[in-house]
Amino acid sequence: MTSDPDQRIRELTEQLNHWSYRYYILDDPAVPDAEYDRAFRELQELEAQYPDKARSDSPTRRVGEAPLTEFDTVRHEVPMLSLGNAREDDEVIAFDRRVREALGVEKVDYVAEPKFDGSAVSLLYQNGDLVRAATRGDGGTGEDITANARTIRNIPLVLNDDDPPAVLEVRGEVVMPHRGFEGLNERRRQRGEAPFANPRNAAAGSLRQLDSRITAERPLQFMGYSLARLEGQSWPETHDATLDLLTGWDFIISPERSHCIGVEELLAVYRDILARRDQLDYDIDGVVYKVDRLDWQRELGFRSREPRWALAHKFPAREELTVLRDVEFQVGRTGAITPVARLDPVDVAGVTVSNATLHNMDEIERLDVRIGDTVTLYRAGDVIPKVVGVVAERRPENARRIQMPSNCPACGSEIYRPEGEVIARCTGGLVCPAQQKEAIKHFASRRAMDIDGLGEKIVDALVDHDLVRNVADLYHLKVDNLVQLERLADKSANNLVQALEQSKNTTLARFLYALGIREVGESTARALEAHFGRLEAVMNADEDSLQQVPDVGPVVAGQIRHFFDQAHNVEVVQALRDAGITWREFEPEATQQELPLAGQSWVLTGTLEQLTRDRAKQALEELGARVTGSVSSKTACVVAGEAAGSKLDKARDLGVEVMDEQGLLELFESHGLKPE
Ligand code: D41
Repeated sequence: MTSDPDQRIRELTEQLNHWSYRYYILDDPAVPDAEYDRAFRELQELEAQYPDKARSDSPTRRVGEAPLTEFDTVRHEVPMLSLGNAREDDEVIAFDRRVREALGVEKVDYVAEPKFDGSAVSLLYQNGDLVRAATRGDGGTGEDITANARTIRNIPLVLNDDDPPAVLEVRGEVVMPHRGFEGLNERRRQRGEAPFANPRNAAAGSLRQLDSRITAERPLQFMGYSLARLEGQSWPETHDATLDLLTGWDFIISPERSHCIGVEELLAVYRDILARRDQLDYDIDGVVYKVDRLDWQRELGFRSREPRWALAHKFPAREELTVLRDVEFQVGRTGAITPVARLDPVDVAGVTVSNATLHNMDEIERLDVRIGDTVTLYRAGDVIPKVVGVVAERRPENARRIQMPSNCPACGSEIYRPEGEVIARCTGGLVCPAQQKEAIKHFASRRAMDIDGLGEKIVDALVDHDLVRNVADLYHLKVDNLVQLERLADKSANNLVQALEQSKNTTLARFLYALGIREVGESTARALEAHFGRLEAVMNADEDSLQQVPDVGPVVAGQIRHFFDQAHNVEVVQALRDAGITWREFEPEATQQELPLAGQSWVLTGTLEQLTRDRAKQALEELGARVTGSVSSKTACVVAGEAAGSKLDKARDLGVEVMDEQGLLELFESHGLKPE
């Protein structure tokens, strides 16, 4: 390391850009995210101290800038043409015939590449520096989105070239890969924001943000596909060579491109890519065929803004219209109630769809969808199809509004949706057949009742053979019942019965945790134990008295109250006590010793290397922290392991403290904890 800021800035910029290249271009991360973040912060601080030393390819320039009031317009020096398109093989054969006749040749070499379904963008580099990015617009003029393009991690800010061309203009498509798209929509739904209907809209919408800091948070990628201008060095001779040239400058181009001789090979590539379409992580809406030789491209020229040397062969659409006939509500393994649309069957890109998710009631209200409506369906890859829109003009007079049932369709327990939460859940956790396996597994788990030998497979077998319906039934199992299960030998059956017997001696906190009440984790269970001392006191407490417990707010209190309001649940609790489950009861202590992290909410994200997430969580809870799954402005600290993702981003956005694994270990050590 050096103390010369200029040199250190250069080192850090190069190091970070290399790591970023490994991550975004090679898809082969070189260091844990926390390491990247440390270097990034150091660079940020140095640049703040010495602004004139900041480099033009600094990764700090990718986080976005202050918002614009509007976009400037940009004239495309070389117009951005459109593509002629075809749906049928015949049209492709006719295209090839026209090309051959115009050129007077027998066979033509083509390049076939996927047609990305995103938003077309043109990037201008001068002497190797990215100086401008523009949308396609009408092909003649577009909008200046330079600030936004800079935030897209795989767009080179500076070309990887010691002797870069004086002018380079690269064109391509900005796309949002499926995984990022699903994650973005999930976050938007959780925040009560409207999700994007499809990745294309999400990419286009993200690119047209006046505030590039928003674009910076969107998982966008640029896929290069053509060269519009090149000055200061000679042009390649073919499209294939053009793509290689782009790769050399670190642009990402499609890995799916192929060189084809003659039209038969084009059609074979089309069929191959179509067959693999659902496995790709990004949406493609067809295959583009291009004459490979650039001199032949020039000779063929274009007609009404469409090149005669290229053709888009379209795939079946991913969006189709159909009619919503009914909505059913399903209960998931954890009690979440999901509205499922029953539809008139319709073929969406090769798959017949008759069910789709409507996600939750918020989504239904936002779409204002009613039974009888004509709706737009979107089906991507292997993801469950979704209803993404309604054709208002086609609403029949007898269209019916959709209502959330008040009781669980599987067990009849009350459905509860805490205020401000998106997801409604069944409150019959202990009795609901949809949740029984999960409930039993949780009940038996090590930190709950700790029933040794009652693993996932045995739980599945017990439920499938109807030996156990709820957790109280466990305590009536006999060795005779157990040996009937294929998997279980005499000895294991004996051991399990013994483990069940042993588990009866427990603590109130473990018992409360084992019941699987929503929002009641181990630390809340311990707090309830300390506060109330006796089970009956917890069961009878109203929401106000529950909120007297440290860390129990209205949401947790509501969940506890709703749980014990279900007669079914109370019956199971009674049956458990009748089966002989006991613990030491005590009168609650008036004062509790303050733990160092009492009242704090912590979040673990990414992969930890030296301890399991469970151990880290347990140790944090021992220090009094509550460990939760989502980051908010109230979060005290986010522990970011390797490959931490959106939670880390969010923590940064909210200015929440971030700690790496080492920091966490040091914290534990300073409090005399040594989790393995
Ligand atoms: O992937 C695409 N969406 C794509 C679009 C592609 N692979 N190649 C393209 N090639 C062209 C020409 C032949 C005109 C250079 C295109 C487009 N154009 C295009 N994108 C939007 C309008 C036209």
